[in-house]
Amino acid sequence: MTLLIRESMRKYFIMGSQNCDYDPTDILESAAKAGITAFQFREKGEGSLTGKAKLELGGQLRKICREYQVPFIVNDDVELGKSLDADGIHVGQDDQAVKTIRALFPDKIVGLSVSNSREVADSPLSLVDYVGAGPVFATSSKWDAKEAVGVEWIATLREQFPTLPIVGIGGITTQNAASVIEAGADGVSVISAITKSKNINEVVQSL
Ligand code: TZP
Ligand code: MG
Repeated sequence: MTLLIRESMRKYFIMGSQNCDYDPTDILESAAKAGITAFQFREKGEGSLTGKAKLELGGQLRKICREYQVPFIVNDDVELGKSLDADGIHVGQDDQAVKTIRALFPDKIVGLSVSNSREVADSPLSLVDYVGAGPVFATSSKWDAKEAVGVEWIATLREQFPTLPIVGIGGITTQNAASVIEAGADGVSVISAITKSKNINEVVQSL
């Protein structure tokens, strides 16, 4: 299981309609075709959809992930995760407790965001399948992002947890992705590197 998870963290695309300048289904389809290894539906923040519209878009994105056999993970919404039969749920430090999520989804992928050593120490890591660590670099995709941790912190985490699936997040581009992986991450998760790209295929290939 751990090995498979580590592989699916390699090119982890995160997106909600608020990140998109054109049809999110077209963006996800291009990214899936190009070889992303996981997808997270993160419909959150200014301009994001709610209720029925969120569910409808989620259903369309879920379908694309099924077609391309890309794991479909829902951010911080247990009900939506259930309705869409998601492969996993990702939560942040201020979202529902990992213990609760794990109890609800014993067999699904559970991911947790960690932004510093204190959060790591306070987190039930034995209950999660992977951690999203960052922001590694400065990001403008999350208004309340914590302080950038740099690739050094990824290296520290890897040293501390040799087999924990770790995916870097925050400000990752085709230019700096390799440094995140060299530091010990299993992969990179990106929003804007893909959603703002004019050549999604090329970006996914070179991540
Ligand atoms: N969590 C920490 S940084 C971030 C999230 C969701 C945003 C990452 O977006 P980008 O555009 O890849 O920097
Ligand atoms: Mg949160």
